[in-house]
Amino acid sequence: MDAVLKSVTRLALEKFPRKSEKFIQYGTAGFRTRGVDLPHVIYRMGILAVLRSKIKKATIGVMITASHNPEDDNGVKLVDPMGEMLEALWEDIATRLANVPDAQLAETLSSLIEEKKIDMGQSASVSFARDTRPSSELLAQALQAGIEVMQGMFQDYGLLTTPQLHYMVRCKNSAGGYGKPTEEGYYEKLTSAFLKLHAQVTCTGRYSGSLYLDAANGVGAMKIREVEKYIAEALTISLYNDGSQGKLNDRCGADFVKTGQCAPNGIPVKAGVKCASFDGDADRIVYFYVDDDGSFHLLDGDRMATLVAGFLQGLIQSTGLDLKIGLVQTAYANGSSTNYITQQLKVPVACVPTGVKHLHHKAQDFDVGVYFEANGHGTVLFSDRAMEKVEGAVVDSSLSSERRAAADKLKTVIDLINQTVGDAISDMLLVETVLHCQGWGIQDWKKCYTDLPNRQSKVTVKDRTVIQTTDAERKTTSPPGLQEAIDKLVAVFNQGRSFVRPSGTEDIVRVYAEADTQANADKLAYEVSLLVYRLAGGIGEEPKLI
Ligand code: G16
Repeated sequence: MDAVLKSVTRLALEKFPRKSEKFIQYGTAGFRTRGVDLPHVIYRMGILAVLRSKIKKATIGVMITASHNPEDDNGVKLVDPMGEMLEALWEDIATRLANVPDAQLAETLSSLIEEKKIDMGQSASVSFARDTRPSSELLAQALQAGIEVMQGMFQDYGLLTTPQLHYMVRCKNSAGGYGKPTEEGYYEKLTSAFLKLHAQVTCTGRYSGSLYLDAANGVGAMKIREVEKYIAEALTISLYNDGSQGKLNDRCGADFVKTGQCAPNGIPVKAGVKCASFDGDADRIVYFYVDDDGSFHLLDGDRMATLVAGFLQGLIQSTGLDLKIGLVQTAYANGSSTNYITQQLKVPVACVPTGVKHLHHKAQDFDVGVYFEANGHGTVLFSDRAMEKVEGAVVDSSLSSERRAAADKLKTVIDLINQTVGDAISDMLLVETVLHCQGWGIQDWKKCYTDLPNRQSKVTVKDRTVIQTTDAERKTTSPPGLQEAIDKLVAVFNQGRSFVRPSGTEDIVRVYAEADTQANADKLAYEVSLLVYRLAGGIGEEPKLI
């Protein structure tokens, strides 16, 4: 073991030295910063993934991506055995390991091995992949070096979407029970479920089997071309921002469309045409269209949550099974969506802090837990109890043929869903399936409820950690006086609501505001942004009214 740790230090000093003293934190979705500042962090995450694998006696995943961030950024996150996000306690360990000086690396690892009683004789296996950023390939080499120096086995999947990597990890650890751990296995599982459901409905309504897709110039573009090969007969995808010209996430992609509330560059805007945007690593999707008069309509994560929850609720009722469905949102959820879900659909809603890990965890409290962030990241989880009941109902001859058929349909829907994490490809196929089953055009989907006008903005401050929050990030506890000042402002606006929180993926503070009119939402967002700027140490230009 001493020899291994010596090699760890030697390689760290020679090839992956920690060049800056700047503290880096495992945030909302792992470490994220400029790609050039990451080699030592990623090398160390390779080492950590091996240790995690030894403890869990399972394959651990590592994804190199900065998802929605600009092209020069990059990041890394670890994936636990069932394809879920890394356990919170290990986020702290990852942060500690990423920040120790090179000279203390071996000593830190040695104490970790002792503290966690890690059996160094246990074999280890790590599966990793990367997105299409220019820095990703070199960072993957740093990761591989970290795994190899710890004598771990590895599989390099090359370019994958983030959710595909999560899927691979779960497949590897469930002995085939979740699917084949190959790209073909992924496409076959999702698309065969999609085609089966598609064939069950003869569409009579306004559904259109055509979609304009903005792939954010990211890895999703090349993967959607693979998906197309399987589903061309049911869904025609016109692909834009496929990476052949523009920059990743630059004035395109799900985050741009959601925050800007406008169509991305690089896609022809035609009235009434159903469009969607992926983000840079295809773990988020939002839908949109423009009207004849040119007005823009966004169908975001809240809309997908309501669409999917309503559909599943109806399907569960048709099976006659006693399964509790619940929905998980964050503070960003539009107030109208929460009202629609609780009052119309009568589905219970829970609110948790931003970050897939929080939503995923809470969704496990239900038999069928639907979770979506407004930004388009979400999926559905089915508990073991739910899976057993559905699978049992399919073959239960004492049930009516209608109930068995409904159970079979639900089972197929489960196969369509990537339960490990939000997945733009799987969510797209799910949304298309529901719209097709309902015979809905995108305009029909929009009619379910009317969003409260809202605005999101960003404020740059010297140190974003001065903002501390509570109540699922809906209130601040620091800096002093900020929450009281926000409350006073909000009280002036009809149907006003606003909150601020430090981003876990970018070096900024996020501001959210909603109110009765767009002008009021914009004004509230602006005034709250000014408060943040003044009370939380704003730097650069003062916020401006949009
Ligand atoms: C990541 C997380 C999401 C989160 C988003 C923004 O998304 O996976 O859960 O909503 O960052 O987080 P924050 O507001 O803390 O910056 P992605 O798509 O970038 O991986």
